[in-house]
Amino acid sequence: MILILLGAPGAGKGTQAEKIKVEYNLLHLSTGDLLRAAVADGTELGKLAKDYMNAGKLVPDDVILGIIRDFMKENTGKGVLFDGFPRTVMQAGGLDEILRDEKVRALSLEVDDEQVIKRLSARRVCRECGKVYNPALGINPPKENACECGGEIYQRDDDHAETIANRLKVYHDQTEPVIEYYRGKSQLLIVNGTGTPDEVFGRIREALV
Ligand code: G5P
Ligand code: MG
Repeated sequence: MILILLGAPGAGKGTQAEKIKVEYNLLHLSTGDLLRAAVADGTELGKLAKDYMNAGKLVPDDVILGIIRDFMKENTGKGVLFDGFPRTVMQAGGLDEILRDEKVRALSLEVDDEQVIKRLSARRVCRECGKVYNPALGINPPKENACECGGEIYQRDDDHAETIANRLKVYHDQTEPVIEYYRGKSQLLIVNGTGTPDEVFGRIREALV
């Protein structure tokens, strides 16, 4: 199975991906996590992506599709959970060309903009393992401000008010049409992303039966 997690910034894609990948035995590919690692490592990809990410803009489609093509070549035949990809109709069409007969489902986590802003302004993330925290909302309050892996907990560079607003605009303009793309192919599942992460995961399991 190829499962695509769609949803606004802060909809809970990363949080749910951690649960889904275990339950459904899928490889998890978050293009955002991969790009952040490239920025931290100072690779050519990271140097290219950094300014787009910090401005809340999308990294160019051809760069992203190159990453996906390589990943699928290395993992032919395996079940994959995409988190944060595809983000444009062009990327969705590119993925269809890369895939063969795999069963594809796209699951859209629906959360309104007000909730997104509340979640993202208070989100904290482990610099080492990427684990997501939100002590202000009572989610995974970390012990002594360090991750359980020992990594430093920090605020993402794009989780500041102005960049959050840009990311939301980009989502509405460029990524929402992807929802319609999958609706048109009868591959779309819609899930209410509000409540607690466990409540949302319960809805995802029901949607995936
Ligand atoms: P990313 O990294 O893909 P976004 O903006 O799509 O970034 P983000 O911010 O990672 O998505 P998320 O994964 O949907 O959000 O949400 P999350 O981290 O799990 O949860 C957000 C907060 O809400 C956390 O504090 C969490 O604790 C809380 N929370 C989660 N679930 C719940 C819940 O059920 N209830 C409650 N109450 N709280 C909850 O992309 C970053 C950048 O990389 C580039 C772009 O520049 C992008 O801006 N990029 C791409 N560019 C082009 N194409 C692509 N495919 C790209 N992918 C990445
Ligand atoms: Mg994420």
